[in-house]
Amino acid sequence: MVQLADSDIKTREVLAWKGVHLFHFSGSSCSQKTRIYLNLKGIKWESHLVDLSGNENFGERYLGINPRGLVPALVLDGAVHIESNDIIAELEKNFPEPRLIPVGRESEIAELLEHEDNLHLDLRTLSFRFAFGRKGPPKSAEALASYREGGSGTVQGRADANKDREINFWERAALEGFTDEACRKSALKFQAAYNKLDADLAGNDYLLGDALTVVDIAWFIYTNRLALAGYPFTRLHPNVAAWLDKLRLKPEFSQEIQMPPAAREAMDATRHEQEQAGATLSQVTGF
Ligand SMILES: N[C@@H](CCC(=O)N[C@@H](CS)C(=O)NCC(=O)O)C(=O)O
Repeated sequence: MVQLADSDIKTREVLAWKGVHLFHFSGSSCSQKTRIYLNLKGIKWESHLVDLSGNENFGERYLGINPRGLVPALVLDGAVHIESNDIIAELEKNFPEPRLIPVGRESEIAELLEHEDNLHLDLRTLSFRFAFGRKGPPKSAEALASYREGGSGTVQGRADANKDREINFWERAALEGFTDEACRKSALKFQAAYNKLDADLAGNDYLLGDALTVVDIAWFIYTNRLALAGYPFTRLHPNVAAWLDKLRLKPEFSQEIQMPPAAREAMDATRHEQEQAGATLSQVTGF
């Protein structure tokens, strides 16, 4: 569990907040995961938007709440929790019904979610290259300088290496872009993961059997994003493709993945450009 220590938090006002507050961004995959969880639970929460596209997460105020500069962050009765999977586990303790982490399966689920979280930078690589199709450095040197300098730099009282890992990721992206080689490596990791998930779904409604769990929510978000990037689910993992379609019909899920029309148009234009250039995700990764 990543509940921040008092010394990690520089934006002190949040310590007095009561109830459930979520810092999030509409298009962020980890925020979408958390919001779907909140919807399915029927938990009432207060929304605090953090504009990732304007680098608000690298400003002093947000770094004072989450020293890692990542969304989501939860403030629950004045306690600050970070890391989406830990946020969900904390909420499950406080709002047990309906259960989305079945009793007795907590450690198995924690392990599955850790595996999912370990693929986050791979998701980002494929999203930026094939879904967002951004040209140029995704984060400016100035924004990264603010990120490097801001906040306590500690998590649970200890110097935090995650921020360095994030900064390295963005600096490398600025230098090299999201290369064919990096995309191939990331796609191979997903292919291995989805081969297993596809087998798990054979004869089952959900990833862990008959009941929907947080594991479905977590992988739904990745799968939706990768499908938008052009990952060929129907051809490679048909059970996953059918499960994705089924979950997309549920309002608790669908309302969190809606895209503003301009963003949708930009994504379609990116896909079209890549098709014309013979550089789609399938073509680059050889899938
Ligand atoms: N392991 C973290 C990952 C959080 C993360 O990487 N969030 C992304 C959005 S999905 C973010 O805040 N990115 C910062 C940015 O794009 O500037 C979690 O599960 O909460």
